[in-house]
Amino acid sequence: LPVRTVPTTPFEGQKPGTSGLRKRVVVFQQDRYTENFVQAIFTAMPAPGPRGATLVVGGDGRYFMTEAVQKIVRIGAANGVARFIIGQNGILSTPAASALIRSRQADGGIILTASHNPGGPQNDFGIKYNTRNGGPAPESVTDAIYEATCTISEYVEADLGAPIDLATIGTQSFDGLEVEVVDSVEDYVALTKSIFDLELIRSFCAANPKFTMLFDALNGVTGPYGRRIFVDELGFPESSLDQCTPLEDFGGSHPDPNLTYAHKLVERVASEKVALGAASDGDGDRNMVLSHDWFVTPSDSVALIAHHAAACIPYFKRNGINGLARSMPTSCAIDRVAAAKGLPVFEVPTGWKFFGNLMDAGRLSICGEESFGTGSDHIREKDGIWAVVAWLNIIAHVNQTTPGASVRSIMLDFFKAYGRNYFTRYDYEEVDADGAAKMMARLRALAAGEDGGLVGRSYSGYTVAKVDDFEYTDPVDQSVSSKQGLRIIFADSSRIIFRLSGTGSEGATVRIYIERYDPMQFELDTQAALKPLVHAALDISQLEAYTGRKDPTVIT
Ligand code: VG1
Ligand code: CO
Repeated sequence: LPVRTVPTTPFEGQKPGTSGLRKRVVVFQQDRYTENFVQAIFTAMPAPGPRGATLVVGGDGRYFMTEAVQKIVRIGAANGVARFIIGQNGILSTPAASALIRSRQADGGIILTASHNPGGPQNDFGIKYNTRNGGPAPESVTDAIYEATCTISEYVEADLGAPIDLATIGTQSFDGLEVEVVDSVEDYVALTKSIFDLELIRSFCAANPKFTMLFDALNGVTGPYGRRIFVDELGFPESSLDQCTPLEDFGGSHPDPNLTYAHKLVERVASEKVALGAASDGDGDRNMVLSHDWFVTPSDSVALIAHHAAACIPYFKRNGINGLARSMPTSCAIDRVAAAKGLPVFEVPTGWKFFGNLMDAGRLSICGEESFGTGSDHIREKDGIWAVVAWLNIIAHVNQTTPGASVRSIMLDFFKAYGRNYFTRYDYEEVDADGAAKMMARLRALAAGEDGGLVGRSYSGYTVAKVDDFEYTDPVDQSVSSKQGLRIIFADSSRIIFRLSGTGSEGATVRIYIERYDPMQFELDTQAALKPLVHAALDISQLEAYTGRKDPTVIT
């Protein structure tokens, strides 16, 4: 293939965050901006590099995605990539891409998404590189990509004559390059069938026609996956699906499954008395689970799944459970499950990439994040639909011995066994980056003991026992990630955590995570249960003085 070398100069700020590079679409549309970053991925690709490599490419269907796919194929081909495996029309959910990298033993993949960030010409786009285990590239690789973006002086591009046909399933061959367009959902559905007891779910639903379900894809990528699994495989009616056609601007809304942005689902679940409501985010790796009479906090969801998995989910019956894990700000509910079951539990920094090493080493089976991320070692990304099917599997199983068991009763039984970790997160989106940085710097100084420090002081009746800036040493490769969030741990095990988001595209987002354990009371209103600690958090951080914000943008 004829190759063209294009001189270029670096763009500032092409540093991958918690999950890839995310910027406004207009930023990616600048001349050479996307090309530079894509070339940097190939330049930094771990040994043996792109020559002869097989790569999976796909994304969540957002605006600018197909243009980016065409650029990746041209630049990849010029860098020596031998085969691209691409989802039809460029569509692959993040978990489906991870599954495909693994099942096809590809050398990695490039996923085009800004996840739950809004899409469309005025909003966000993103590019993420995953390695051959199917998981997000570790920091060593993302650092190398960033390094390459800072020194880039040219990129190379192959001339394929015309754009790749992304619509037709099959293989297109060029001189030295094959491009295979695959069905976006087929492999993923096969994987789902191999993990769960779909027969049990089907017979439970047939015997309990009042058990209704509503799945809202928020106009993101999971629509076609949801239809195939919930309707075609499990037999739910078409009316169990809402907003299940992927739109390039997600219908103008925020494809983020939480009580604020998935309000349509929340309202419908309440008014139609739905037994299991669920939503997923733009790229399909997040999930929210609720019923008309209960909202399942993500930290509780992963703990609940971990508690029941070995008894009823075939994948875990076969493989056992090697260990559990959560991201640092996620509530400690799963730690209680681990303790009761004699399993190891790991606490890692925010972002799914930290779970991969543990899974590859056979030490971790089920894990989650408070940010509506739940998953297991069946792939190396969090998996929204997986979590919803896990809940269906568990509900069907529990009903065998406890007819009538619901989302609510199953959660209350869990709390009776373990107590409840009340949890909330306050987000202050797009605040002034400077103010946010100063606030964090002051908290770090306090944590280091300046101004008398915080240990021993009391706030709203809670006494500070320990303060640190979370640092993680990967138990597998010993790599160290520091400054991962300010932790204030109180004498009664309550926690307040402060960190800045690594996925925003504008300004800074402050996140405050608040948690308190209660062994006795399980049905308090979460905000009421945590109010004194929220006060303490605002008091300690002086958030309003530093950011000018009185109220959070989103509470989850
Ligand atoms: C957020 C969440 C984090 C999650 C990440 C990617 O990161 O807090 O838990 O892994 O998004 O999720 P941050 O740095 O903004 O807090 V997704 O669905 O955007 O890939
Ligand atoms: Co996502």
